[in-house]
Amino acid sequence: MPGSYDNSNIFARILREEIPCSKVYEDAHVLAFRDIRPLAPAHILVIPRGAYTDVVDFSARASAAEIEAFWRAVAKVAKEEGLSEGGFRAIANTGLNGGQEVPHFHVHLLGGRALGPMLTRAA
Ligand code: DGP
Repeated sequence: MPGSYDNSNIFARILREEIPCSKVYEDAHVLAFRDIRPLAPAHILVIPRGAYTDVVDFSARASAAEIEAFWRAVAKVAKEEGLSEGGFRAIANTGLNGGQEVPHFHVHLLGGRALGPMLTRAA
């Protein structure tokens, strides 16, 4: 996936404001918005504005300023959404086995209830 960024993916379109989102946070490098199919009382997606397909691509090609801004935003949003105190989950689905649907790097922030085990014990 790295190196083959698809400019027509849904998050690229949200960044270009071609389709709306429920915005939670934004700065020069980062946008955070509510997931359209929430799996928990709080379900927020944090994305870089830059064109990176996944966490591997982001870590390889993003500038130090983008990487710093991204992870600071993850923590800021978690805190401001009231997730830090009770705990939450940050997930970056990556590639086929990771079940990544949208090929623009994103971290899911999930919280607002006890989330249970990370995975069920499937084969
Ligand atoms: P992933 O499987 O990690 O690629 O998750 C993609 C998430 O993106 C999924 O939880 C649903 C969410 N999503 C897909 N389309 C839209 C959209 O148009 N708007 C918003 N806010 N979220 C979307």
